[in-house]
Amino acid sequence: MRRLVIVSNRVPNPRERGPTAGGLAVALRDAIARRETLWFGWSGATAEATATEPAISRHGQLTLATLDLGREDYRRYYQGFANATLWPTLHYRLGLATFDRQDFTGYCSVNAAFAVALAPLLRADDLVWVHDFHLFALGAELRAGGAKQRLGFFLHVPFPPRALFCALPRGAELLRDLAAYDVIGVQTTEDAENLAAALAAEGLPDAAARVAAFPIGIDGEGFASLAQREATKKEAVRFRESLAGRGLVIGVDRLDYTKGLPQRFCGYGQLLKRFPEHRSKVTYLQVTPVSRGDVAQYRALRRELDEWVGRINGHYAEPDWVPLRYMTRAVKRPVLAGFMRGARAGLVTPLRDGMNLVAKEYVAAQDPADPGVLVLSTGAGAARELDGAVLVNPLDPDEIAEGLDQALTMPKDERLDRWGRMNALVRDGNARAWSKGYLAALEG
Ligand code: GDG
Repeated sequence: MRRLVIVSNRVPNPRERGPTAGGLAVALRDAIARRETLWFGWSGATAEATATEPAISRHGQLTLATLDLGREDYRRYYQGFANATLWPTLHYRLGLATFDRQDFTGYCSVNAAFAVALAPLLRADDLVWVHDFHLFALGAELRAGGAKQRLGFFLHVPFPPRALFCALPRGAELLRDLAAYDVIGVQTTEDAENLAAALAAEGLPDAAARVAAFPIGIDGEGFASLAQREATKKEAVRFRESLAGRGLVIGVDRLDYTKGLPQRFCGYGQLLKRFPEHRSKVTYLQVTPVSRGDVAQYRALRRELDEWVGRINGHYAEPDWVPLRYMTRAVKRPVLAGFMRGARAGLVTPLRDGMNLVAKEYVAAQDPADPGVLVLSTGAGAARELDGAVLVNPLDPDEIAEGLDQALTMPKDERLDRWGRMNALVRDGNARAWSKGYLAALEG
């Protein structure tokens, strides 16, 4: 079996079994277990200047090769072009994107530095799988250095319509860089159509033909047994008791403006206003670990959410009922699984999302004898697959309120029917199937 080389912005620390152990590491676990793997990328640490020699550590079949980023590169490449320019643009939020030519230069030079440091580690028959929007240009840099290996790219976030993407200065350059990859993977057919059209319009029909959708999955069975086990443990029991028989609504998202949290909180407020029968009968738990806390837009969002929570709780709380419980700390994965199992409704309303794994985790966590209902945004990639969800437009708080009311009052027969369809899909389209499908395409 050929060696797999994974390249991503961050390389997970194998010793970090902490609460936020990365989604990518979980999704790739199966691929890594099956073959010799080299995982290359940023260490997560910064230094005076970007390292030229990677630090290497071996963990059985898995070798990690990491570079520290120079502080200026971190600011330009990571905080700047990747997070403040590409992230909003790819999520259809051009108005939030800033463009700074020096950030773009920093982005290109980090991609080039990655290529220079990675090239000597490559073997002739390696399969190289590059992940996400931080590394659009890496393939072209590797090719420029003479790499002949099969190079694959996978975009975890959405790809917007061509006119939107090409409004971005240097967008055309990024498209030409993408053409260096042999397989260009995205999450949904809509993303694939958008990206293929953009490449074709740039005069790159061959690259356009190499774009394909590979919807990412989770380890559904693993998550289901985790949730089942955890639901009987102390933390879950204590939590259940604290609900005093009230129905639970759960939301789990990184704190990010793509996740539609202000609209979601407003929607929950509308539920309590327009459907007063739910007052005092339902509790909404929103778990939102802070991410990118050093970016101004994220700090502003945090303040906005604090205000929403204060407004809703101030207005509707009773001495013995807090309508909205909001945490900005991460919760351990097993505990989260147990909480999800106990929730009558999973509320997943991103404005745009490549896939959204939380939607799939919520489905997998349910009790097959008495499942809850997924209320899902039409803007999530997962909505293309999970047809048993109650679909809502995430920009319309009233639609969120109506969706929640429908979920909380849904008869058991309908819940079972909707969940059964979704669960089959989550189990079959799992993380293993995703990486196997992608790697088969990459092997050609
Ligand atoms: C990107 C794309 C695409 C969240 N809070 C806690 C916690 N989480 C876990 C969730 C889930 C993961 O983080 C988040 O994954 P998502 O898919 O929902 O969203 P992004 O982080 O934006 O991921 C997305 C994904 O890549 C994969 O391709 O689906 O569209 O944006 O697993 O459970 N985990 C723990 N504690 C928390 O507090 N343990």
